[in-house]
Amino acid sequence: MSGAGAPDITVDGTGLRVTVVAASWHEQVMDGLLAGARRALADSGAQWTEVRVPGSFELPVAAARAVTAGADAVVALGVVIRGGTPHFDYVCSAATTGLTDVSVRTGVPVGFGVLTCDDEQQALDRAGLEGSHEDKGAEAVQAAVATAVAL
Ligand code: DLZ
Repeated sequence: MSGAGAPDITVDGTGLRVTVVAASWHEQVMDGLLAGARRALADSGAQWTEVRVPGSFELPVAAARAVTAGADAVVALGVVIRGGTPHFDYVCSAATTGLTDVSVRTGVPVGFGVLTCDDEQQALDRAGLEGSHEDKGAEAVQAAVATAVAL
C-alpha cells in the first residue's frame, strides 16, 4: 500500500478464489493495473479468474455475478478520467456506490482499484507501470485478499 498512513499488507491467500473484474477504457493504464493485480495475486497464492467489461459503469454488475458464482473476493479495476461534461461524476458515483453495495449486501470483499483522475498523467502515475509512483492494481488485490482472510 502507498500514501500517508497506508499499512504494509502481506497476506497468504492460498485457497481463495478471486475474480478480477476489469473495465476496458484507457488501455495503457488498464494494462498496468491488470499487471499489478496479477503480480499481487500470484504472490498471495490465491487462484483467480478475470472478466472484462466495457466501462467502469459495468463493474458493479460484473462484481455481483462473480459473487453469485462463488468468488471469495472480487477486485474491481477501472480508470475514469474527467472530461468536459458531468459524465465523469456519474460514472464514478455509479461504480463506487455499486461496488460498495455488492460488497456490503453480500459480505464478500470487493477491492476498489478504480482510478478517478483529472487527467491521464495522474492515472499513469498510479498504474504500476515503469515510472509510476503507485501500484493501485496490486493494492486493490492486497486489500480484498486481506479482508477475505480476516473475515
Ligand atoms: C462513457 C464513458 C466515458 C465518457 N468515460 C469513461 C472512462 O473514463 N472510464 C470508463 O471506465 N468508462 C467510461 N465511459 C463508459 C461507461 O463506463 C459505460 O461503459 C458506458 O456509459 C456504457 O454503459
